[in-house]
Amino acid sequence: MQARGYWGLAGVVCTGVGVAVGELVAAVVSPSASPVSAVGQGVIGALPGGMKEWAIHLFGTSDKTVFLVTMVVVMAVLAAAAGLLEQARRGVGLALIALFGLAGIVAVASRPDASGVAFVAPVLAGGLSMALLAWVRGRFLQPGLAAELKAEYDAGRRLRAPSTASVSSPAMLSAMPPAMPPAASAAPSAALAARNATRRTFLGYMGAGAAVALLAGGAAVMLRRASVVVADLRAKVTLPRALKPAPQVPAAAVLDIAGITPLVTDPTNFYRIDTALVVPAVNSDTWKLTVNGMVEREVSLTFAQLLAKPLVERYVTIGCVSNDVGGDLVGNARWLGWPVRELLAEAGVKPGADMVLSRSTDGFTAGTPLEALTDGRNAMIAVGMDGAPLPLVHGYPARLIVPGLYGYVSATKWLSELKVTTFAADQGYWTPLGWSARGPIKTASRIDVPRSGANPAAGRFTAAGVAWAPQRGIAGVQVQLDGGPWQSASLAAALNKDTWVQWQAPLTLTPGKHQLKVRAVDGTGAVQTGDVAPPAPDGATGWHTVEFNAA
Ligand SMILES: Nc1nc2c(c(=O)[nH]1)N[C@H]1C(S)=C(S)[C@@H](COP(=O)(O)O)O[C@H]1N2
Ligand SMILES: [Mo]
Repeated sequence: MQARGYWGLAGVVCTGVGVAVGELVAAVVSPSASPVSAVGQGVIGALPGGMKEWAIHLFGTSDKTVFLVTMVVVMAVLAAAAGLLEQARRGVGLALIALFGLAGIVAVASRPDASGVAFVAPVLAGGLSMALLAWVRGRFLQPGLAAELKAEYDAGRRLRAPSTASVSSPAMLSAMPPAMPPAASAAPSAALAARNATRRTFLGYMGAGAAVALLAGGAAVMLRRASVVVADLRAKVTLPRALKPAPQVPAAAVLDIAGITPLVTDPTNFYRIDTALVVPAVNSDTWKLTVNGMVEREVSLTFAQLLAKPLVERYVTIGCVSNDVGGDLVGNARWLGWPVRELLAEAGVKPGADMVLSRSTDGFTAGTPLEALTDGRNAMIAVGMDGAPLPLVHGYPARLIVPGLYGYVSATKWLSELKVTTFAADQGYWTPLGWSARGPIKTASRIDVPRSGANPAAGRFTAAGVAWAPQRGIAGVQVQLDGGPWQSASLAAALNKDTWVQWQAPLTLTPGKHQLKVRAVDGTGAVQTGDVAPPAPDGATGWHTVEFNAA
């Protein structure tokens, strides 16, 4: 093997590790997109129509596999080329890898389902490949050293016998016969022994790198396969109609103001909070929900049985306890599900219980007051979000939705078990970590328009935003400009008392700096507190304030 082969191998292994780790990260953070398949999709998209059909026809039903295998081969060739270019001129191979990293970034960013974190995988893939190749180059592959060793190799071959054409590896030269003239052999054989040691170390690293690449790549494929299977099952689900469908959104509930939070959150923009490193891929064909603990009889339910129940549908705004004042860890959706109280009634709750510990397939738990699940508020085992089965990241196939409670004590996704118990005996996941055992959502309001730092035109201006106090409802919203009197905003119609409400307030702005504050009044008449509190242990408080400069 000549020195060139080492450079090519280094290119393939370093890039292989980078790409495989990138794929693994992609499989974890954004299950719908991988850099390799995004680039592949881009290439297919760019093929002229005739060629696309020709390829699909040729490959038949295995077209995707054939295409991916082709891509891997092309990538390996390009990676070897990157190694060789790096040998020819320092930095050129790295630049080639950077270029492909960039292609990966463009490809994932231009996918319709691109998530904000999708670019992490191609950045990591490119960056890691480059760093590894640069490191291997510095440690093993200085072009000067290779030339030097090659000269020694040639010298050794001359010293031996012109006829030994079978000498094919430098390693063999260290086993030169002792009959060599000592002066001629001592120096080269020491150097050659050192080189052989270096070569062994190099090949050891390359072997380890190849193993890492195979493991990471294999794990990525398995994770993707699991979530593809589940996504397929999800796509085949036909949700039944609710016995009590949510009423149509009245026009009066929606304000037509640029920049205001949409009344119903698009599921793809819905905030996501969970402890799951890998989005659980829960197979709805084998999923079941078990009710146990302080019950007369244990009950378990399959997904098909759940869909056959009389379902209810309701708009509910859910929020995270970690949301800062003015933050966006809150969203509003139309949830379809079966009231939890009906399932609990089937199981028969024993006296003395005051909490239900819900558990996710991934081990997360939430402790919800029994009362919140059994009173009239329509706490539900949700299977649908805005007319479709739950997205995988929002808990497919089923999750809890409890109006009025922060997610960490109620909204268990990938739900698998309901244990009827007591607050004295059990704790949800976040409680021992310093968060309150009970988490009712606090009254909150937010200014969407203007944003902090905006430069609206002086004169007439309409400020706008949303306010929420699930279970209590919003009775009013007030704004205060530059420390002046509080003035009432006008409210759009409310969907129900569990959802946020849009508000608007007409202002007259003089040129210059301004400060605007907002506060809500809930359905009980209580004014949102201005006391500033951080999210821990039971939710942030304070009035959202924006500063801006009218021009
Ligand atoms: N399985 C599981 N469910 C969970 C969580 C979690 O970490 N794991 N987090 C909860 C928290 S803290 C919140 S705020 C909501 C967020 O729901 P979403 O991601 O659908 O918006 O999910 C809740 N359900
Ligand atoms: Mo949360």
